[in-house]
Amino acid sequence: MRILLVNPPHGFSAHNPFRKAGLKLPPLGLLYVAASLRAGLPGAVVEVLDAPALGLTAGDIGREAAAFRPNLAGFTFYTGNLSNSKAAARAVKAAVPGVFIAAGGPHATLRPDTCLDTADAAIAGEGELPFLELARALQAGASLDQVPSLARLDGKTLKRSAPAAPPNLDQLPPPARDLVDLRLYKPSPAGYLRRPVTTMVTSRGCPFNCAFCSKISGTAHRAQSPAVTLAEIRSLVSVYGIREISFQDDVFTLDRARVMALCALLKEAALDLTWSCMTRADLVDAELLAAMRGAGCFSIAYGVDAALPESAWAMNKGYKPGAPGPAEAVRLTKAAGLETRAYYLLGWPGEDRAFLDKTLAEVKRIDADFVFFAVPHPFPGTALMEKAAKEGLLLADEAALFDAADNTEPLVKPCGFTPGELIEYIRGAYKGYYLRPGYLACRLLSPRWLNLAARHAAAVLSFLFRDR
Ligand code: B12
Ligand code: SF4
Repeated sequence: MRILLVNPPHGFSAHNPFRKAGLKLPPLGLLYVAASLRAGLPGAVVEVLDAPALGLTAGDIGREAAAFRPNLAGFTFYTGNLSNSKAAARAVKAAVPGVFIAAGGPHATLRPDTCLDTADAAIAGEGELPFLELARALQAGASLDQVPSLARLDGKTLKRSAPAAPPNLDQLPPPARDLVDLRLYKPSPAGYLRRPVTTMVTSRGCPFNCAFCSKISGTAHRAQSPAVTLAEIRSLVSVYGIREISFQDDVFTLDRARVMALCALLKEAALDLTWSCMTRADLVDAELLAAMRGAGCFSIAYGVDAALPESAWAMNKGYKPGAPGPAEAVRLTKAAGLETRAYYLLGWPGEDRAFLDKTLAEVKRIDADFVFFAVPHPFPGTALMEKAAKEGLLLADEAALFDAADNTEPLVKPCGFTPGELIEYIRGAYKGYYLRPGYLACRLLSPRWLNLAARHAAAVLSFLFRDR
């Protein structure tokens, strides 16, 4: 069986900070699926094409497929990238007419019905087991009825099988990183300290219910045990010479005891390793942060989203009374000797200019080392989408929503702004934050900041001052 796995080409708009920063991360989801295929289907030949990293177009992917001649091809579909994803899938089908096309990933999970004009089947949720079962059934020429998490069309009716049980992360084979060239990837400039750097995901699922969040792995949090995480890190160090890990878990510190145990193991292992992670502001404390610092952590990214309590309530952030707020979390993190990155959403329904000015004043008071601003995007299945649809705030029809390239254009009507004015406001927010004399004075004395500025001056200046 020959299986092709494709991360389709993705268009970033001019004002997407990711584009400016040249950020590219390995497609871990596809690499997990590939590893399970190789472990569970001996003899399978698996190839991965990561179009954003390799700079491939749909045409290039069709040509690669013609050479590889897959029996089965799987694609990651993101909301916002639907037509690019379908173009890539169609190119493969045109090149190899008998191939079975499966869509997976976030959009196939949330709206499988919208994938099936191009894909023969869509797989919802975590794909390791369902895709393996699909490959086995196709290889055996068996019915697909027993394949879990599958959506197909029966005439015009959507037919769905029961979802697969979520995998035990300790039992999954680690991502098949040998199928991509790890040297092609690096996080955004502020997201790493040393190279070679790569990503890991050590937990899945989140019990919170933020109103904008597009959750793929359910509400039950599951994590690798610390020993399994350490074994994967050791192998990254010995096989690829990795010196830094960027953990991509949604909420790395959700299970405090696990992180404390992992930190103890990392400290004892004394690998020459630095790392960073993402979490929520209410899930850190001084003791935990000190342990993380002692184990090589250098930076934490906080999904703050809402700087003010009114926004946190509107976005359903679910903060427990008495938990540290963003300002306290950033203060504690800096006091532990760690860098802080904070992500904010600007332009939630009802947030007018006066409210956003107040928000930005709070963002400055929180004073993270790096900030990132985004507009809220109405993903299918989210409370934001429901609210925007109900209140007539959607600025695009469904087809346009699913084809919004990188979700940086406002698609929910801003309050008192045109969409263009909101983008300009955000550009001004970056300038207002980074060009503060107090901010610059502190950072210009730091070797890390000078190094960043020197390496990325062109990208930073063009992002702050130029093109739309
Ligand atoms: C790391 C990350 C990135 C990285 C790298 C993405 C990559 N190449 O994998 C970067 C920073 C580049 C990125 C960019 C963006 N991201 Co992003 N990202 C994430 C994050 C935090 C982790 C992804 C991850 O590695 N997960 C762990 C792996 C194991 O899971 P997975 O990727 O989902 O894959 C599993 C399943 O989805 C499925 N699967 C995936 N592909 C396939 C294919 C087949 C055939 C099958 C069967 C199954 C399958 O099986 C996999 C294994 O279980 C997620 C949040 C999350 N928790 O998933 C957001 C997330 C995926 N990103 C999101 C978004 C919106 C974006 C951007 C559009 C942001 C922007 N404004 O620019 C861009 C563009 C995405 C793109 N096409 O490159 C959304 C997607 C929402 C949606 N409905 O599409 C998410 C879900 C965040 C959120 N909660 O809203 N992202
Ligand atoms: S934004 Fe983060 S904390 Fe909120 S539901 Fe999504 S993954 Fe969980």
